[in-house]
Amino acid sequence: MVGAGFAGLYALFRLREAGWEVQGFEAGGGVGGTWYWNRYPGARCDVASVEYSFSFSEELEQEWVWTERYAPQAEILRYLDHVADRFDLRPLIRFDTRVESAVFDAASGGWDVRTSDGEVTRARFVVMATGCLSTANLPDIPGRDSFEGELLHTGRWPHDPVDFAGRRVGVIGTGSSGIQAIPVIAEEAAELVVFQRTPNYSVPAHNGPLPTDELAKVKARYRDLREKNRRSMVGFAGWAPAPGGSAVALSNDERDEALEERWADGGLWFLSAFNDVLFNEQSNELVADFVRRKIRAVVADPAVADKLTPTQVIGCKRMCVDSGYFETFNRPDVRLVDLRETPIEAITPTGVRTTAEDIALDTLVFATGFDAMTGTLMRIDIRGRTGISLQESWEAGPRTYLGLGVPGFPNLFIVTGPGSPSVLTNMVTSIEHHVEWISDCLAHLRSEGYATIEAAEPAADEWVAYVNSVAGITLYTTCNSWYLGANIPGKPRVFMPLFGFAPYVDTCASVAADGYRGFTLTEADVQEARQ
Ligand code: NA7
Repeated sequence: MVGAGFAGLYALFRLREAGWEVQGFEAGGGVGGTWYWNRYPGARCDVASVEYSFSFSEELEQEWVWTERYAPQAEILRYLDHVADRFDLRPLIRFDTRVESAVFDAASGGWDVRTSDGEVTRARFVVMATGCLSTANLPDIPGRDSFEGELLHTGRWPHDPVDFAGRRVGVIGTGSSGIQAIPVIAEEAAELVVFQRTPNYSVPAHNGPLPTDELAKVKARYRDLREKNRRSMVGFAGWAPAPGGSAVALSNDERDEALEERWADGGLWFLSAFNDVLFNEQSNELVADFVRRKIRAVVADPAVADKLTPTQVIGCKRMCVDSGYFETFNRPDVRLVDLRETPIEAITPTGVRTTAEDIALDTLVFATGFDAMTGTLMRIDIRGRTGISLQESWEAGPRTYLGLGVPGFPNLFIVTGPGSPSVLTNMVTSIEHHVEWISDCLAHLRSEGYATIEAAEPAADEWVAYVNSVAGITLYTTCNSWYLGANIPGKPRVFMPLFGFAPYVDTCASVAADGYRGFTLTEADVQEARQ
């Protein structure tokens, strides 16, 4: 088990319950994954806390008390620490231990997993629970390493508190991390300069304390909520009212009224006000225009408002959820630098040089995102049945079957891998589904006497084509997003997640019911005969 975030912890729990001997490896010094690393001010989950949580244990569900509608990073980390202790998972994990390579030995049908502590562990199966947003993207801007102030990345935030008081702070990047961090840093810093390359759409979170009676109501009907989430397209908002029809079908007033209602509720499901926002350009534009008007209504200086107003399709890049982001630009001590007008030329020892000026800074925060979905997997030297590496195999883009298996790499499973719905869903719903599917699959192999399972080439080819064809009917491919790998220079431009959770769950179930259709299963005695 590689990784000890939500996915690794549940995989350890589930597979140990199923009687397997399990060993976890975790590069960090504790559990938590995303929530271990992303400790930046304002870090918070954009999915409601009652839904962004495990469903596998009713006791856990009932005993844990979420205190906010959207849980802050520290609370989610406390939750995962609690899970690790409650289910006694810590002894199964080697912390501060990075997996450097995993090499399949065709003769024995197992993996040799080499770790940063110099050990090699033999495993029959390897589960990559390495997360979708776990390799920070620190752009190679000229002079970056010459900066003499404090240089930070939101995805690798220090454990000790960072003091912004009296400091001149720069933030590069206005995705979800930047949009969450900027209002909080602005409160503390002497001056804040925001370097924006692409403005983003953001909807207010309207976060606040979670009233105990509201939490009690959820707890009383948790099974129903979880089941609805599993039957939804995104793995959350199972109790939310169904989306309206087409945005185009309504009059301007009717449409605005519907959007105002969603805006007042806040959060990601704003985008599902209508059922065609991600499919129909005209609908999308109408919804985007509503958000643009909101930005202009909040930001006092019309020139700044213009710079903050996005033009791309709404939802194409992951929509953000904020607490006072646009309001922050009304502060006299916050400045926006539009990098489309004045790009960064270099980072200097004392700050940032754009084509227009030198800006002096004490602290520079990179909120520049991640080498998403494949970055972590590709940095481990994973070698499959024929000795081919994952890097070679995925040179033109990731190739998986169901996002779970990779042709050429037997007995290797990925949790929320490219080709699965993953980042387009509530990650915890996806993770639980994958782990349970993998656990059932291993039980099948054991009971039927199979030694190996491997995704077949044609099944993976068909799957990749399917993921692409689904993306093709959405508007997701119309902008440069990390879903497409477009944020990393040289990364193949392939839409990596699959849109649509419920149909995916059905497909995975039917693949299993069909004796793992599309996978090649090898019997134990065939393996033994080869030795
Ligand atoms: P994102 O969403 O990838 O955002 C990164 C931001 O950094 C985005 O505004 C980028 O602009 C900007 N960026 C990246 N590289 C540069 C360079 N070289 N110069 C200037 N600006 C740059 O990452 P987040 O961490 O905010 O969020 C990741 C996910 O976490 C999020 O989608 C949620 O799912 C949770 P760009 O848009 O590329 O022009």
